[in-house]
Amino acid sequence: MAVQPGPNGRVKLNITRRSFLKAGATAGTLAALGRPTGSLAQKRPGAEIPWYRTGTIETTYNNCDMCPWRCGVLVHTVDGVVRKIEGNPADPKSRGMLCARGQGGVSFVYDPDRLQSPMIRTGERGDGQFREVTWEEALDYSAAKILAIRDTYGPESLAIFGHTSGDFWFTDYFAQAFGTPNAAKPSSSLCLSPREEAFKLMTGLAVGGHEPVDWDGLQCLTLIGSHIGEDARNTVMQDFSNAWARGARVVVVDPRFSSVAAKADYWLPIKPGTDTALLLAWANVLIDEDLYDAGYVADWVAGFDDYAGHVSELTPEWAEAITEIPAETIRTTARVMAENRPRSAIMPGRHVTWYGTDTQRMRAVYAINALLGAYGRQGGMYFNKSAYLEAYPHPPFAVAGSSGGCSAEPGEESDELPLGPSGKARADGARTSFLRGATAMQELIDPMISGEPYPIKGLVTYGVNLFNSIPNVPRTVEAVKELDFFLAVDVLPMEHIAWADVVFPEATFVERYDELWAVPYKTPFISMREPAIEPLYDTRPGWWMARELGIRVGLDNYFQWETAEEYLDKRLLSVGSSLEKMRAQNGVIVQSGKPYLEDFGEASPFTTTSARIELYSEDLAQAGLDPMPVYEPTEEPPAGFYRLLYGRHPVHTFAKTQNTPLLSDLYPENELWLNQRRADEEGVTSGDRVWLENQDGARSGPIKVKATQRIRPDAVFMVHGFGQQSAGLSRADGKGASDTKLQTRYKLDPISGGAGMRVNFVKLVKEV
Ligand code: MGD
Ligand code: SF4
Repeated sequence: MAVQPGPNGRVKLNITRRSFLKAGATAGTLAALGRPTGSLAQKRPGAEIPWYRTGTIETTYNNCDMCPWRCGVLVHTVDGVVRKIEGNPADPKSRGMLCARGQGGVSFVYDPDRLQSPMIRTGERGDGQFREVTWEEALDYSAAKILAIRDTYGPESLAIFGHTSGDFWFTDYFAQAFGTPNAAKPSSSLCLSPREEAFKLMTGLAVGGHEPVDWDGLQCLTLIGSHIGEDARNTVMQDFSNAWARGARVVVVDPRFSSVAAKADYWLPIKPGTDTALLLAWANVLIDEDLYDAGYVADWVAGFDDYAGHVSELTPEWAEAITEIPAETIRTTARVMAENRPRSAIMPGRHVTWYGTDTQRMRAVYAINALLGAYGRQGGMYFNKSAYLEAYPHPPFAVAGSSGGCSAEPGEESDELPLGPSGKARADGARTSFLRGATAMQELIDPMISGEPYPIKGLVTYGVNLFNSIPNVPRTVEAVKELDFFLAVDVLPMEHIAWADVVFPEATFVERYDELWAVPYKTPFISMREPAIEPLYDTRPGWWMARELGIRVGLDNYFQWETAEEYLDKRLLSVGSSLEKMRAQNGVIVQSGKPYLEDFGEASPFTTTSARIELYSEDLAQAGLDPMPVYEPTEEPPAGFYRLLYGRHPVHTFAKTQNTPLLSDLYPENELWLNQRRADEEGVTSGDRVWLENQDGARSGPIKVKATQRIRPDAVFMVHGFGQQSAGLSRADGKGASDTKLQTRYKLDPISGGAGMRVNFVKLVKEV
């Protein structure tokens, strides 16, 4: 078995540093770009001089990289030091406001634990022994390794995993030019793929990055496991607060009394894994009591009779026995939703990979929205439209894109599975068109170990926290040991860095240009990122690394541009703009959308075969799968175990921010939510520290107990992203427990390729 970066096998980084801070040299450079500047002010006698009165304030345009939501921001520097990041009022997502993590961006940039220099491994994989090298040496070395893999096994044998807002350069541009279809993002198969696949099957459309709830006129919001407030997306919190203050009804379905459940009219503490039964029973009530929007259904919905027949026996009483929600509550909440239609919707949610039956659950969600007549109606769900922006005019790519993810733009996906130049398809086992657009990252691990269906011998990770995002960490470690080459591009010495052969330290989002972001939205818009300061230490932007590596592996034709400005200006020309013009219009280009049915005239917005929302899927039937959602029971916790649930915290994103000084101060370690009665039975109280052991014997901890009435007795809950083990992370190392390390199993969704991770169980261990 592979070395596991677990409690007893902590990996350490041992890096000799010779780099130094170069922040001071930038003000002149930026002034030359003609950006807005503030003015010096006088010191008042006796007063401490605040930063904004100490020098020249310069402002640059950016989008926040502290989570994938990417609110537009203004970055203020004083004499070349970033002092404040605030919301850009012109940006449709931030609207001049930020969440706590966005405010913490400055602290992330100046985290003293950052990676500072390119490095090549000197010890064994996992030892964390490196020597610092020049960029020239790191790039030449990496290119030689990648070329050797290509020449021996073919380009498909290089896998590229990417996340965060800069991943485009590696996971999309470099991967497609190089010719590997094995490029993947955790934001697809570990997050959104069931949601997107279900919507595509039913409507032919993409949900898109921003859940298109038409908040302005919304009168009833239903949340299935979406914990707004703890999942702290800035715009959603603003929208929710406004709707709630206006008196919109709120129904929350969650095994835990979440922050948003505290604001709800109805909290349904559902038995985990049974949501599809509830959704089918809601459909039963809407149809049985004639509460659905018959006119809308007649015009826009196909397969209604099939669906009505399908749910006719699935009564609230049937669902009560499964969900543990009283039948009367199921009826009442269905009526509340219907009273407010079409200004009533279930929000699609994010991170919907739960039980491996997730595409069918999402189809059941969309069926309710269709019965409420919500799609394309004011106050219901609007239609997203992508911002128009042409691609950079590069030569044809060697392979079509397949990485998927929250930033995938509708219309860019292809129904064809991409083939590499050697004629090999993706190695994740995807063989049906249902898996289009979302390479399953976790499914690329096995080919690294077994060599089947063909060997994957090289791995590049860009902004992916390898041992804190993919379930079954021991398997990932084993796979990494089998690789011929592993290049990690990151900003911090995360656990997986100790296993890399080469490390490219990246400049953070305020130190670099990045690809333009064309956002699918009600008012589609284009957002820009430009550097506020020069890269600290010996770090470089992702675009520069991808280009330098690309040129060294013979992809010169794709990298004809010399600078990021040149690349970006070329793209902006397609919308009659430029970086300079964007700066003059507050860093954003806003376009008009087509949010409602009436914007399409006689045409249908739905791109299914029937040009309607399809409740019955012919495609699924032909593939031998259920054409309508069916409730499938999930495995029960064994005696003495609890189902492991996990979620977000308002000041943290995934496993990325736990080391950020300001954010670590606010929430330094996670807690284990445990039902009070079960805590009494276990003999533990709030504040006690316990270890957790899962059904396969994997352990993580110690973690502080939070004994509470706010969670069901059959489940425990913790915030994702803690329990990291890397000595280089001075604040995050060893804090709390890791949900990922306790997820040795996942259940694959046969339709979307998503990895359901809530199929793991833990018990408490008081002494270790
Ligand atoms: P993070 O843990 O935030 O997310 O999985 P990841 O994408 O792995 O790790 C981000 C990495 O990017 C870190 O290593 C960070 O140091 C690095 N980074 C930060 N800024 C930059 C930068 O500017 N440049 C570069 N090159 N690197 C940077 C998220 C994924 O995890 C997702 S999307 C979901 S929804 C799933 N959530 C989830 C869960 O809730 N629980 C469990 N157990 N697993 C999960 N996996 C999935
Ligand atoms: Fe940044 Fe918060 Fe917006 Fe995410 S929601 S992009 S962390 S401000």
